[in-house]
Amino acid sequence: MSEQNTVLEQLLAQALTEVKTDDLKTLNDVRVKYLGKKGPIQEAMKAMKDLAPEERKAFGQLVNTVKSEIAEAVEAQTTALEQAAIVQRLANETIDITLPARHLHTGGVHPLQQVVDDITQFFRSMGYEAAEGPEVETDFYNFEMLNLPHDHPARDMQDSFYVDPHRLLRTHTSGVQARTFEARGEDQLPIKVICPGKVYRRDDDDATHSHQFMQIEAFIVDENVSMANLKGTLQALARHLFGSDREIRLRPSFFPFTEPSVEVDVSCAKCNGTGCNVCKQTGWIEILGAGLIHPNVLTMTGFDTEKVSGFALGMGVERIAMLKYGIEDIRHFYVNDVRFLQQFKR
Ligand code: 2U9
Repeated sequence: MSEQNTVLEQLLAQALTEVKTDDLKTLNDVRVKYLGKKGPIQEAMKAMKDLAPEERKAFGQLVNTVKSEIAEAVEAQTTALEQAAIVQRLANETIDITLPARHLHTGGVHPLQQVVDDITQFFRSMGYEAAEGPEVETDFYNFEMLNLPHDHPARDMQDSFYVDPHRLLRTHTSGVQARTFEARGEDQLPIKVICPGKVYRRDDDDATHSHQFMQIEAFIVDENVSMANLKGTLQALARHLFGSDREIRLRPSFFPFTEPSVEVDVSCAKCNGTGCNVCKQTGWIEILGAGLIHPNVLTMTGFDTEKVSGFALGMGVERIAMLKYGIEDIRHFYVNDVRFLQQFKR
């Protein structure tokens, strides 16, 4: 009996020495070696049945003590090694919080869209709603409804990208207005709508012309709409876009869909009207066209010209943006050069 005790005590001493490894895998091998199913502790437990009953109890207690001491030592060493590994990792993985943050590249709104948004916001504040329509438009809505019949000479200036004999890429956004007119009636006055969008024309492509550009048109139909209302709106728009001390000047013009028609100039913001290179020494810069809606257009879209009248205006967004920001070549808007676009990031 005491011989068996000595063996167990030596076993414990040996196990406690082997446990003092600094390698987790070796430690696991030690655990299996002493505490595993085929290990000496299990063997000792099996041998207990051969002992005399009076010896069995004391021996059993000793086996359990040895077993739990080895298990505790393995456990303590495992924890110590895992802790040490964490401490080591933390020491190796120090983060330099003084490094500058990584720069995030974000996009911006295109300058043309910024001008569209700005003008849309201006008209919304005056009670207008924005409408959109198809870029492939019928000959009927693009021309006929706007007082431009088949043989009208003004078609030559715009006639361009036909998809088939009756459909073309719209040459202005006016078709959207014609559709809106038709959809509403005199019982829904006033009708106040703006139409921003892309348009297409047969044109040169150079520093100031493009076969595709953006337009914003605005119109109102109501009782007693006059040139005075148009002029007030134009002045507010010019001042919103180019500064609160700008003046406007109206010159007689011709558009098939308006009568009378005017071209609208704004006093030059650079020289305040005294003459400079921007305004070609005239003091004035043309910004848009406008007029009272032609009675033929109102009649064709179902309104009684004895009861209602309206005004309309149209502008090229590129032209407004070029004047606002001093951009000299329209092609800058289309080539996506980030050096150009980044200047407009807000
Ligand atoms: C309807 C009735 C009338 C829209 C108008 C203009 C004058 C005009 C040009 C400015 C530069 C087009 O982009 S541009 O080339 N537009 O001068 N546009 S009045 O008149 C309308 C529109 C729709 C039903």
